[in-house]
Parts: sequence; structure tokens; C-alpha cells
Amino acid sequence: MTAPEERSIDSAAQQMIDRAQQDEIGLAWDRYEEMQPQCGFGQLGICCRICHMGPCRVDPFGDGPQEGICGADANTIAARNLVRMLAAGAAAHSDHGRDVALTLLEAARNPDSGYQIRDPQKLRVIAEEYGVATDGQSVTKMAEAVAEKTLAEFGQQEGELQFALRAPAPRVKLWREQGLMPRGIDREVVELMHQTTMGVDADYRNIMRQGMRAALADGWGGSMIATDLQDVLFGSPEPIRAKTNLGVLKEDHVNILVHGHEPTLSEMIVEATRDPELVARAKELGAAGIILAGQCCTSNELLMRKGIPSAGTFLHQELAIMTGAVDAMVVDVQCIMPQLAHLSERFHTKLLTTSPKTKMPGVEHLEFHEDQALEIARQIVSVGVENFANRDGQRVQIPDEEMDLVAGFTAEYVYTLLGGRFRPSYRPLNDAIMAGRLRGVAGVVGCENPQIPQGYGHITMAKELIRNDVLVVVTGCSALADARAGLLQPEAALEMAGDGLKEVCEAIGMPPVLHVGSCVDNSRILIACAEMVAEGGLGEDISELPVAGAAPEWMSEKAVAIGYYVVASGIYTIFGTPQNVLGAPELHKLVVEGLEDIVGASFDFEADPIKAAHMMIRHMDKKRAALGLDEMMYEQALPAAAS
Ligand code: SF4
Ligand code: MSK
Repeated sequence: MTAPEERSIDSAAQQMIDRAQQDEIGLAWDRYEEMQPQCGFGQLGICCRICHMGPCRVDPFGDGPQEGICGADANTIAARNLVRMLAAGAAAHSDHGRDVALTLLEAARNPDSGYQIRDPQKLRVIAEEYGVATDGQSVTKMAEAVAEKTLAEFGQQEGELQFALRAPAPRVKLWREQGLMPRGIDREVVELMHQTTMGVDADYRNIMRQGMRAALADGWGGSMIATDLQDVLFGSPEPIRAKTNLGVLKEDHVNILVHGHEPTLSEMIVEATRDPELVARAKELGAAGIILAGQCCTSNELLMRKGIPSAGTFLHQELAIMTGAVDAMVVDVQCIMPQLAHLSERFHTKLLTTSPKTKMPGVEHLEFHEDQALEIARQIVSVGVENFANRDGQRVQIPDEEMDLVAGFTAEYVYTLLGGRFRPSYRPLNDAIMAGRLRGVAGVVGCENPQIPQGYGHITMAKELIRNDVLVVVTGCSALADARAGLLQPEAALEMAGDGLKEVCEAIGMPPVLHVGSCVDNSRILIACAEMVAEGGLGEDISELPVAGAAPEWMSEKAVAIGYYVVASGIYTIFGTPQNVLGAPELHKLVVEGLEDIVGASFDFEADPIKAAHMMIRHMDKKRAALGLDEMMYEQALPAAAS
């Protein structure tokens, strides 16, 4: 059994892991160790169970079979497996987007729904983009029309997705020429599943092409719809101060955790926790009040719009229950470990599922419906409040660790942030890059994975990048990991950033690592890149920008979808652990080299976050040189480990 320090670099997490080891409670890390050795064929991507003649596997050493029973070779098998992961990830993001569009429709049609249009200005911009009449139109009429337009894009059979036209013109042209321009979101995913079923496509390049098209339907479609309509409904984020880590839970309060991804329910739970009757009931039961905290991307959504504290990331979900102080954990969809059902039984925590898509045997299901949102949210909070009475004070152990952070930077807010209220513009950002104060911009995103000490990949990479004058933008669990390490505070720039980045951060008062949201909000990074191109001076396409992406600790199928829409948008991207392609030499070569010829960017796989940071830096330097920018920073910095 590995020591807590080898499992997480976060000391609050280490305390809970230690507690679990003493109490002989298995966590994800233990289950990972029990799983060793993991299936080598699966890791290499060369096991196929797409049809019932199989399962088949290809011998990676060349001695055994090189084809499945149908004759599919390693490249076909691995490509099919990979893009099926991508399809599931794109479906998850996009289905989230669909649910938000349906909520917007509910808000527009049902005045009693409890939902409001909090950003009518953004609604107007989107309405105009879709050609919806805005003059003299009421906000609810515009909202109804936008909801209908976006919903129609899921089942759209032909034509192009509206938001994909936000990409720079050369990128749109390239997508059209390469057959990558996304059509209806559902169509792209269904076509990908068809194309990869037994006896259809055997050309790994053609499989990957449709994979990228489906990924683009996510990034510039489903995810972007989720982000934009959430801003319309719940308000566009602006920088806001908040706190993170397990110390946000309080021993003398009712603690309710919301975990998952969609803010449609959790926004209503925020309202319900402020309900005077429920607060009074909590006090009657001896609590000082009600604490609401988030986990995973639900946390990002509530953090950046409401300043609701975050109780952590993907691998913190079990650790939060281990505190013995969580009275209710409310989950919706995605990244919810089935193990929570068993773990919560060992404590007093009441686990509640709320989505018809996510149920667990033996777990109470309180189904959420948009048309009774507030009432259901009140019921949920009431369950947590009443359960406070069942808490065993002797078993409560909350690590005394919390960290301040600033969250909520959007692509739109960058206009004001950098340009000021009187001259909102991306010009200062582009100028800072062109002048060499900033070397470039890196997007570091994605999950956690027990294969890597929790947080080590994200935090080490971010620190190395900012030390080298790279502005870092973060989403998802990566953002919350950096937050725990204090990187989302302006003070971090003074302590850790290179001179150029420090100068920019000091002038504006911003952190060197910018929280831009949840997993669907990677679409904000795409928009920011498109805005940088539109501002001028950094090339004509996203692929010319000195930018790079990384997912150092990825695990989810959604990370595969994100990776492919980012690369297909022209951004070089590093995954910390390899995609499952190493057993398929030609596919592997396509992924790490060949995509460059098709979309102007490709992947690399690198487990060492410092090495990976320097691969990103070298890439930015190459792009700077191609743009004819100064070479003042080239190879100025040695890896931190070597300096
Ligand atoms: Fe085997 Fe081909 Fe069936 Fe896959 S599709 S399980 S390789 S026979
Ligand atoms: S929550 S997808 S573990 S980032 Fe979006 Fe975190 Fe990855 Fe889930």
C-alpha cells in the first residue's frame, strides 16, 4: 500500500487517505493497486470486443495474431476504440448542453419555473448570431427562439453549426476542405458509432477524420452551447473570490455537497440553502447554519458565478465523505464514482441521486425536474439538514486546510480585464505576447487519475509554465488543483511568475493562472484563441498562435473529446499518459505527427510535467519565430529541476 504522500501532494487529502488506511477503508488508489497489472492489450488499444466473434486481440510482439477474426488490424482496432471513447465524451458534454437549452426553454415559457435570464445582453448577442429578430423583442421571446435554434442543432442533418463559424475564416475553410466542418451534434456522434461498428470502416485515417468531426461538434457545438446558455441563464462570470479544500466544511454547520457537472440543479440548491425556514430548522437541530460546497465541475460552475466554496476535485469525492461531516452529497451526472454508494453507508452521509441518467442501487433518488426546480432543491436541502442530527461528532475529522482563490475569467471578460472599461480589447494581450513579456498562453485542463500523485501533474506544470512567462488558463479539476496550491491568487505572480508575466499580472492585478471554468468551458479557450487571431498581429489562424494545451492527469472519455477538438482547432496538446494507441504504430504516428499535416497541430504524450511544460514552451517559441517575433526568451529558461 503506497504512502499518502505518494498518492496526493495535497496535505488535506493525505490526512484523509491516512485515515482511510487506518480504518481499512479502500479508496480509488487502493482499487487501482488491486487492479495491477492492468490489461496490456487494453492499454495498447489492441483488444476488440466490437462484435461477438471476439473478443479479439493483436499480439504487440509480432509472434501471435496480427488481425482480429474479421481481419481488422491493430490500427483499425485501436482507432475504433479511441474514437468510441471520444464519441462518449462528446455525447456527455453535448447532452449537458442540450439539458441547458431545455432549461432555457423552460425559463422562457414558464414564468413560475424559478429560472431567470441573468445575462440578457449575452442572450441578445447569441440571438443576433442565429438571425433571431431582437428589435422590440422581449427577453423571454428571444430566449425561447435561441433555445429552439440551439436545440435544433442537435438533430440537424445537413449544414454547419452556427458557433463553428466563430472560428477564424482560414480554420473554417480548412475544416470544410478536410470534411471536418461539424453538422448536427447527434448526427456526428451517431455516424461515428456507425462508422466504427463491425464491418464498416477499416481505414484508421478515415476513422480519425470522423472522430475529429464529432469532437468539433462537441467543442464548437454542444460544449459551447452549454457554456453560452449557462451564462445567459445564470449570469456570465466575473472574477470572484472564494475558498477551496476540505477545510471549507465546518464541524458546527450542516454540510451539503453538490457533485457532478450541470448547474441547473445546483444553482437552485444555492437558493434553497438560503431559505429562512431551512436555516431555522438547521439551527433548531443545533447547527450554526448551512454550508454548501461543490466538487468537480459543479464546483467550478458555482465557484465562478456565486463564490460557493469548493471541497475539491475528482479524487476528493471519497475524501470528503471520509471527513464524517458531510450530511448530504447530491450528485447529478458525470465523474461520480459508484463506490460513493458503499462509502456513504460507512458514515452518516446521505447520498442522493437526482438525474434519470444516474442511479445507484440502494441510493435514494430524488429526481430533478426543471419545472419544479426550487421545490425539489428545497427537499434535497431538507434531507441534508435533517441528517445533521444523525452525525456522530466523534467521527468528524476535517483537515484544517483551505486556500483563497480568484475564479471566473471568461473570454469576454478578458476584453475588460486587459483593455480596461474604456478600451475593452484583446490588444494588450496580443501586444504583451508580441513584445515578449508573455511567451504565450497555455491551457492546462482535465481530470485526476490515481496513476499520478493527485495534483502533481497539474500544479508542477502550471508552476513551470508561469516561471517561463507563459500565462496559464485552467478548467475542470486542473483549475481546482491549482487553486489548492494557491496559484489562482494574484500574489502567486509575485512569488512564482517570470519577470514578464509578473509585470503583466501586477499591472492588472490578476493571477498568473486564470480559472476559466468547468470542462464544457474549454469552449471559452477556443473563443479566446479566435479573439486573439481576430485582434491581429499573431497570424491568421489559431494554429499560428504561440499557444499550447495539456491534460497532465486525464482519465475521462470527455478528455479525449476535448483533446481532439483542441487539436482539430489547431492547438498542439500534450497528454500526461498516452492515449491507447501505442500498440498501433501507424495510428500512433498519425496522432503524434500526421495530424499536423491535416489540422496544423498534433499530440504528444509526456508523463513528466516539467518536460511536458518545456515541450509546450519550445512549441510556443517555434510559433513565435514563425511569426517573426523577438527571440529574447528562447531557451532562456532551463527546466526547474535542472536549475
Ligand atoms: Fe474481432 Fe473484428 Fe469482431 Fe473486433 S470486429 S471483435 S476484431 S471479429
Ligand atoms: S470534473 S471530466 S474529472 S476534469 Fe469535469 Fe474533473 Fe475530468 Fe470530471
